[in-house]
Amino acid sequence: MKLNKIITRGAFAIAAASTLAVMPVTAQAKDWRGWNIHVEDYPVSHGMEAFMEEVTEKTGGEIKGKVFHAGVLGSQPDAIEQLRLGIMDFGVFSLGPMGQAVPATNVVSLPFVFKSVPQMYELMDGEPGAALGEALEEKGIVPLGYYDAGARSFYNSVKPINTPEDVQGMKVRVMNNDLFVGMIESMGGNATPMAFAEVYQSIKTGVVDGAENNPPSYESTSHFEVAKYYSLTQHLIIPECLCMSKKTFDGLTPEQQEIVKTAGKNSTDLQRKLWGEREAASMKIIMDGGVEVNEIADKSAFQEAMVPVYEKYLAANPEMTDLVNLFRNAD
Ligand code: BDP
Repeated sequence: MKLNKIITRGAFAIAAASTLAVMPVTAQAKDWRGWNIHVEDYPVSHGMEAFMEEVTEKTGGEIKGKVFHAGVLGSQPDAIEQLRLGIMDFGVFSLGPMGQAVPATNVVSLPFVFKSVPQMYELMDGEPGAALGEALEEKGIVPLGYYDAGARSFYNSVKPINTPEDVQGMKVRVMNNDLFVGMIESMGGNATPMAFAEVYQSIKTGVVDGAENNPPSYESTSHFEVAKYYSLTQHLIIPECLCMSKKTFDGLTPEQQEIVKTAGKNSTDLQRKLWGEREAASMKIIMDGGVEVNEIADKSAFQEAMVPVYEKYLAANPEMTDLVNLFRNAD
């Protein structure tokens, strides 16, 4: 893929050079590649398409691009590395797996760090989010907006989860981040980090008992067909970032950068609106599909079970204490 890109860029450079004599420099079309893990009909996917369309339209076609859906350009951790290197131009990434590349973003992967989704919006759009933005930029990633990914809850093929003890001995798939391994282990479960694309088959064949995700992902992947118990622990509210490669961004004119930032903001507004609608639609599909959904009115036992996750994280990353407190102690 890397080689391909170099070859494509090389060919483009030759073609562009031959037209330079007759065209002004700004008229060279740029061709972006956008990474997306989700299927085409998904709020993230619609947000990304709207972003690309607006950028193309407002730059008068100077910047074109294509969004590659359904993870066809590779796994999330690989795509994050490619973004940093400028091989990938933009994408929407969960700050969960982002934590391995940009450790500061791990703050939002701490269980129950946000009190609600509206609070997440407020913090991510404000000063705490800006602090994470700086950390991302230092690693070659420019955030343009934070998309909604709701709250993640456990699902499995064995039984409803009502207390942390119910997770004991359960094999649970987690996203690629040590924090999530610790989260499952703190409840006595066995965590298996695994790529998103492998989860359906792994539940079906019993490699794992279950996983955890928000309703739209649980539904759009058909995981609900093989894991019939959905327990609304809502233990993680992890924002997703519409992010650009800093290499690509720095190569733009100031006018183009403004266009990109505005399109990023507009697509974020759109995605957040679509998210609410999809969440409701997904819950209906899940219920109609015969899933046993159980609410957990009092989540304090789960919150207490997560204390060792915080302790371990802060012991290993004492410099993160202020940032964690900024999020955790917000109203
Ligand atoms: C989804 C996120 C996606 C993750 C996936 C997962 O949108 O970025 O890759 O969960 O669990 O909710 O891997």
